[in-house]
Amino acid sequence: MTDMTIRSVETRILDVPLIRPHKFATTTATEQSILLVSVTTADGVVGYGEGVTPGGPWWGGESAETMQVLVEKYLAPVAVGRRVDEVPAVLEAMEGVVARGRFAKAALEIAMFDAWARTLEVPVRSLLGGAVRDSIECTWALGAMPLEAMVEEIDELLAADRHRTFKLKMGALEPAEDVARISALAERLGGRAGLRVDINARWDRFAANVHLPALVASGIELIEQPTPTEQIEVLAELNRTLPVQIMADESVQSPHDALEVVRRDAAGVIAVKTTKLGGLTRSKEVVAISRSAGIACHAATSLEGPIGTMASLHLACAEPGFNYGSELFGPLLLAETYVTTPIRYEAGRVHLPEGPGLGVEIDHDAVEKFTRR
Ligand code: MUC
Ligand code: MG
Repeated sequence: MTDMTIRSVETRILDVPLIRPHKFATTTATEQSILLVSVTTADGVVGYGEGVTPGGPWWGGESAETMQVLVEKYLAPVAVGRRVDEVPAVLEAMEGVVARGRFAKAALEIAMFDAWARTLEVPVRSLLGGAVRDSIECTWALGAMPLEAMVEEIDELLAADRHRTFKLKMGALEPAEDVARISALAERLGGRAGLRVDINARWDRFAANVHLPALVASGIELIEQPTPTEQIEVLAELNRTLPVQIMADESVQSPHDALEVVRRDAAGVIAVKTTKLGGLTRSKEVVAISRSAGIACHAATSLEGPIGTMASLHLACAEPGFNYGSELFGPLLLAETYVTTPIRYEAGRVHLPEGPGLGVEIDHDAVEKFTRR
């Protein structure tokens, strides 16, 4: 008989350099800080999860440092002694001791899934219902960069056929200047690539109504979270009036948020991030709600490393509701890795790995090298 009881939970912060600075609306990341969480069972099986936010606490209030405190001091004590296959019970227990803190909860929940799947010697997707696809379209994101740098990077990636669609980060400049930058890019590319933008909730309703029509006219196919997180009615107004897909990201951080988007018809697509939603279980609930309302799901990222990205990929390949592709490119933004398993990005898609659990194996020397002291 296997003993799946959680014996210990350990954490360490990894600081991993990026291949180039990634400029968001309010901050620029040159490295990604990742809380690596490991769960060890009584049988000695180890599962891993990552606690990751895109470039620090600006996005959702959590950071690698806050997650470490939440996991070590509050979440691990309610998980130790339970079994790794008791996911709903541990989620309930975690909700009892920490409100929100979803990025931190995701790291621990995913480590449980990895350990559970490894104990059974199956891939994580089998625990999520099994694969409905073995790869998914994968967009690449460009930080808020100047025009020429964007053209150069996109041309290179198109030539290599690594990505066919691109997400452009906005919100770092004044809206008119930002729209001019993106429109000029769209013109230079002349339809050679699909273009999407992410404004990260930086524009108010007035700016959105004034400036989004020009962005739409330039040929942008999807606009992600232009307006503030809580203002669902503004998102709904834009969704009704603009002839383009509106994607809700910051506005959906729980299944209940997804229900609100459905009730108010506030988006055509929901960005499903296993991080901001608190793990695989809650993400599945969001997909179920979206799917039942005819809203598409996009497998989105918080710039996870190889472990977090694989967790999202297993889910994206196990849920038919992910019908608006993915942006699961996180490992490609890291200058170095800390797993020994290659991840296959090819012909605009990212492919499911083979192997048990999340399908990636830890490189212990690299983990040591990136560990914050
Ligand atoms: C976000 O808001 O979507 C995902 C890709 C990227 O460049 O930023 C993240 C966060
Ligand atoms: Mg976003």
